[in-house]
Amino acid sequence: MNAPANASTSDQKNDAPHTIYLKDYQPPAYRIDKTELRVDIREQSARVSACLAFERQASACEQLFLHGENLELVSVAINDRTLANDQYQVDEKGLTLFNPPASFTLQTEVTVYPKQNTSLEGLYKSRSIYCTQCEAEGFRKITYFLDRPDVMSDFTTTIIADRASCPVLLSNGNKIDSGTLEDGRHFATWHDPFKKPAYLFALVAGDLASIQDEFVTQSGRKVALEIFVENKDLDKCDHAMTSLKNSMAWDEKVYGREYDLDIFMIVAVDDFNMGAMENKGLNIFNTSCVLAKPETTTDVGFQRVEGVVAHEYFHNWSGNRVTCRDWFQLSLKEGFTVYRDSCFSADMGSSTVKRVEDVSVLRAHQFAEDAGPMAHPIRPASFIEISNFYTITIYEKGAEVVRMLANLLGPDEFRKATDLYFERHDGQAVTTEEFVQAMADVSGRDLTQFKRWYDQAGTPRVKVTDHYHEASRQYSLTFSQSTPATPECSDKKPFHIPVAMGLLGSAGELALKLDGETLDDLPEDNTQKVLELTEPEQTFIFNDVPEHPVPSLLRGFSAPVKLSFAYSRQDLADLMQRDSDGFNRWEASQNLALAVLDDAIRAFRQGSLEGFTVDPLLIDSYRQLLGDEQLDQAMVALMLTLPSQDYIAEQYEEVDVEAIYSARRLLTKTIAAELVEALRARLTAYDNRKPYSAEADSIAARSLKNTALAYLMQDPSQSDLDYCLAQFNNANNMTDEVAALSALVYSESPLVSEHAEAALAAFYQKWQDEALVVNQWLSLQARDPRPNALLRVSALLQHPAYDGANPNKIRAVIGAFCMGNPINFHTGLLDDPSAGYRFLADQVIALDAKNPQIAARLITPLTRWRRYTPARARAMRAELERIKAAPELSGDSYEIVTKSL
Ligand code: B3K
Ligand code: ZN
Repeated sequence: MNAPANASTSDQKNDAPHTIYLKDYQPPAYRIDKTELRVDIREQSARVSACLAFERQASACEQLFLHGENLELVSVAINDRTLANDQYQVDEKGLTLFNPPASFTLQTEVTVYPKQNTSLEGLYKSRSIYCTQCEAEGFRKITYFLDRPDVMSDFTTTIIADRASCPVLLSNGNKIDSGTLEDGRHFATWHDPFKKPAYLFALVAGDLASIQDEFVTQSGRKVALEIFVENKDLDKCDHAMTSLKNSMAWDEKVYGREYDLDIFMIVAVDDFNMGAMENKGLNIFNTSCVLAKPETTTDVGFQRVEGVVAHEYFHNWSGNRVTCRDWFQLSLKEGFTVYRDSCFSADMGSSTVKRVEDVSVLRAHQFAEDAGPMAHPIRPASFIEISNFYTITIYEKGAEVVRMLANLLGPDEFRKATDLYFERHDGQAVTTEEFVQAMADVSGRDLTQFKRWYDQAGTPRVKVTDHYHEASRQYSLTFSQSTPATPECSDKKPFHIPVAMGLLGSAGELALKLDGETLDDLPEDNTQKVLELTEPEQTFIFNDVPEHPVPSLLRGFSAPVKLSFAYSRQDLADLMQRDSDGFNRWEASQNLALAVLDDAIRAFRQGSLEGFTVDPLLIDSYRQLLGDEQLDQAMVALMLTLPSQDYIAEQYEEVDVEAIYSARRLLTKTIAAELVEALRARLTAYDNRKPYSAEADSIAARSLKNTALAYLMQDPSQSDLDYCLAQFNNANNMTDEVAALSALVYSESPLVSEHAEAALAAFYQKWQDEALVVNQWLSLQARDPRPNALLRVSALLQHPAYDGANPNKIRAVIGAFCMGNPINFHTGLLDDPSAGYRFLADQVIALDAKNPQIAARLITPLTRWRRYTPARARAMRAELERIKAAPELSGDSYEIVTKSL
């Protein structure tokens, strides 16, 4: 129907979007005890009828505001009586009821348009499948509701659709009814016995095939498991199913958490704004996080499926059974769940490798966020658009904070504390305070200062100095901490920072005895300690230290800080070989490489890299690594990989893109040239005929072989090239195929160039019908570091494989170019240096009207303009201004742009 007679003339839409503050939180005036939905889906539109049982919880209120966006109101009634015009008002943001009774049933009918819903939030259509995405505030695009996480309701949902095009009809909970209707239509009714906030609601209707399995819980209940995909993808579901069963068993064993419904379903759709969504009993996934088979999926892809399936499953307790009171508490569920999935992945594979991977991402991206205009604490105090706060800070730094708590409490107390948290708050919507309180109650610790991690943004710097006194055999470590200002606070108070450490003597790890400790205080193996920093400056003195040791600090990356200690290069080489902490061996390799990269960056900035010599200590250390038969091959590969351009950039106040790129490139080529025989030996040692397995050992072996191959292809001999081409043509798995392809494409050797083009064409020819493989092909080209990559990127946007409405494709081309190809993004075209920035702004403006969440996310690289050399900074800033001036800019993009200008 058209706008009802009493539609408000609110001009809210033209107002600048407004800020919401945590301090303004008020409990809802009403509960909604029961929600009955009837969703009648037709090709052009869907009719949603809602029947909601309201109960007042506060004193009488004159107006009750219900969220609702992009809804066409058909009818509204209270207790079956249609409302008169003066009893309600409708505007773009929702429905206001005037003088509602204390207890009533609201009946509304609205029309929505799934096919036209390009925001991929609310009810929308992905290819032929109708699906929903409600977190955080998408339910209001389905019906009028109190769309906030502290309103928890009992949902019953009936879906009606054509049987031919939508044979499968799903929602949360258990199916309680289904049947045939006239005109080829049918219905299914689902009831979810667990009260939940609207953000966990889901429905799916479409032509889906499925694989089924079963899990028996520790108390002996049978749970049906079902993964729904398009029929063509049915052969790619096994890995997700195995991962699901492993997650269910792991959560029982490690957290004592059992699944609660009789059925757990996963549905995969192509068009999805993020990785997946934990809707109660009916997870909806991006196909990229479900589908996997060796021929089409890389090892990284397999691990991502395992990790995301686990993450969403774990939310059933950390998020669904115990949920968030408001969206400021997002890290309550996300930080905790990331911590849980990361421990799970560590247990499924190698814990050191997983730790290195997580920390690499955190330091390259979260530290950058914490140092930029969008910096926010893991519990922000305000936001404009909550979708912008699904950040690496909330997720990954949030997980680091939970990890610190887990380590401070130790495994037994942490388990008791999580048990207490789940039991105490089951069925509730709570805050991070309650989470920390459970930790404090069980351990008896005072966590007051620790809680600053929730409220203060920014990455603490920890500077460490040492002193050895030979006569007294005392060794001291002095720590000073400080945290740079961030937009929300310039005067930071000291954090509670756990520093795990050990001391290396010439013959191995030394026993640690702090001044004042007696032997009785110490455990049998006392070569590792956790020092707790709480003051701006603190000194720890160790007694009976026989020699001046090399300290191994922040083992396992025990806190998300930037720690510095003046190691000599020889110390670093030594730690690389001998540290008992695997993480710190890798860390030493990174620090040694950073030091040598810094030599090259300085040389570049002083004029030229010609004649520059790479410190032979780095080459020798790498040679040793390549010969190390004991070390996990994945660790060897990681230690042989130079720090990423982003992480190198993090080390400098002002980012010199060309210097970083050129230095890294020179080091790569030098390492390849100096270690050619040792690298070839790694290829020879690898047996290419082995059948594929996604187990950690096989992944590790492939990763080392392919790291060696990428080095060798910098300046290959004919036989290196032949090896690479043979691997490309004969690989029995996508990891090897794509590794060979990128080694060919990224090689600058004239011997390779024609093969690279041919390989790219052949790859597309072979895989053009596999969307996820095509995404790899797109992003590999978008990341091509050679000059003028933007021309290729612009051509890719016109390629038949590109789809400007599909977030995976947008990420594979625009995202990969702007975030994964810094040299080309920042240098633009040879005759037009700002072309990369302009390209991004053009894409953001075009996308903002259709999918604001994805548009706002893409802006990130421009927000960092202050870190670049003046001409670049100006050009980036100008593009932000241009985005800001775009007509009808979404609140999502508005928030990012205005905060970063
Ligand atoms: N909770 C969802 C993320 C929702 C994002 C909404 N813009 C997936 C996850 O973190 O598990
Ligand atoms: Zn999550």
